[in-house]
Amino acid sequence: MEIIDAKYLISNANYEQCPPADKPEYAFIGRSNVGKSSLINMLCNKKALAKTSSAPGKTQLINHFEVISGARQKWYLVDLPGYGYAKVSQSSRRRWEQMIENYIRKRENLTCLFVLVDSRHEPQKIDLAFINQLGNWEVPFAVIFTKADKNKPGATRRNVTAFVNQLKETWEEVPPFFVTSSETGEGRELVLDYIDDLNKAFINRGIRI
Ligand SMILES: Nc1nc2c(ncn2[C@@H]2O[C@H](COP(=O)(O)OP(=O)(O)OP(=O)(O)O)[C@@H](O)[C@H]2O)c(=O)[nH]1
Ligand SMILES: [Mg+2]
Repeated sequence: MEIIDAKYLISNANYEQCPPADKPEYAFIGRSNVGKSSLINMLCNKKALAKTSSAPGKTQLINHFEVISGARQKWYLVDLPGYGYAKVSQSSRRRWEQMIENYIRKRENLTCLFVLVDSRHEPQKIDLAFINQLGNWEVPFAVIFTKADKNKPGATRRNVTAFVNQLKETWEEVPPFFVTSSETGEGRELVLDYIDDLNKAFINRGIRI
């Protein structure tokens, strides 16, 4: 899928203030610093579209971007604040949980939630718990392993396999997953093609698939 343009629209703390739910929407979530904002920039081929930082906790709100791809198809990308940042107070954590739970459960055009997992680590409880929660909420999702450029190929394979094996313990079917690097562009075409397929299904069916 060819990206023609991508632009920042708006940031909100409340899903009800988000742009009209009339286009397919893809949101990115995962641990703080896992590479959500960088991945959005890599997919759109625009370096400074979403704000990135080497310090965790950069993204604080629900950030909407509008993307135009081939044949003038419009859709949304959403950059979300991360979880698991140790230096966050209990009250900010509650606020985050409320904001995120409302957004991902109530946003009716949310077509796929991409859960980002750092490919450098062995399976982490916090990621597995978050994904298992999505099952209870019946939210469609896929897993994206990030920062593959930082690994030797064997390490990526080992960590991805271990994570998928953990998922098999709770999920009958393994969810779709992708290995990416925002540095090298690895995985870009596969993720964009996946979005393209979901965009087509969204148009055919009208609303969430
Ligand atoms: N080498 C490498 N570095 C990456 C990659 N993706 C992100 N980074 C770096 O990791 C750091 C965090 O990236 P962000 O994209 O800001 O992460 P985030 O998940 O949006 O973080 P928060 O908004 O704080 O939750 C930055 O220093 C990025 O340059 C990648 O694929 N490869
Ligand atoms: Mg971010």
